[in-house]
Amino acid sequence: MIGQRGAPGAGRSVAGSRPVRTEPAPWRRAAAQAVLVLGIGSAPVSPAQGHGGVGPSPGPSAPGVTGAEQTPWGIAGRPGAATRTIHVTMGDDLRFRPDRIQVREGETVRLRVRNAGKGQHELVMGSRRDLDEHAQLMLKFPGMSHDEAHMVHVAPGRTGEIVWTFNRPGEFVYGCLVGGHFQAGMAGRIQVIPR
Ligand SMILES: [Cu+2]
Repeated sequence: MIGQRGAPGAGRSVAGSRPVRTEPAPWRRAAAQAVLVLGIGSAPVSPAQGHGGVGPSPGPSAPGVTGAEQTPWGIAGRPGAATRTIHVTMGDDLRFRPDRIQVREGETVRLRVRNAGKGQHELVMGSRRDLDEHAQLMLKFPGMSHDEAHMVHVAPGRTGEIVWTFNRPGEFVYGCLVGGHFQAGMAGRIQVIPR
């Protein structure tokens, strides 16, 4: 039809129709670049995963850190809001002890993470898919910088800490993404029981 031709701006797509994501985490940006470089298939974007039953957004008195990024598995917590400390040990046998953590939705927990080994280890929380993806990238790009509120890198003999508010129910995981450790089974499960 002639009428459709040459209308000003007709060929332009409407940018606003695309869902806008929050600022991607640095490793995600690196991941996206790596995916481009390697020509790997689609980079999964975890659409609305784990968002079922999202409650009211956190108010000013919420235990999460102001301005922190809400993830499907929770949000950085204010240290003062922690009501419980969970001690986790990492070893050169590529295991976490414990390898299961159970919390209640809304709970703010201090994770004290000790590296009992002689090598570097870390604890990174996320969804199963996020960690699978991230672990693959860490294997391909060992020097890739990744540092976020939901992870802690711990030198041998040291103890690190994460304060986290589990404000989303569901099943999540934690893993050590130092090259090959996650793939070798250095992982644990987090169950966040709905309130
Ligand atoms: Cu490790």
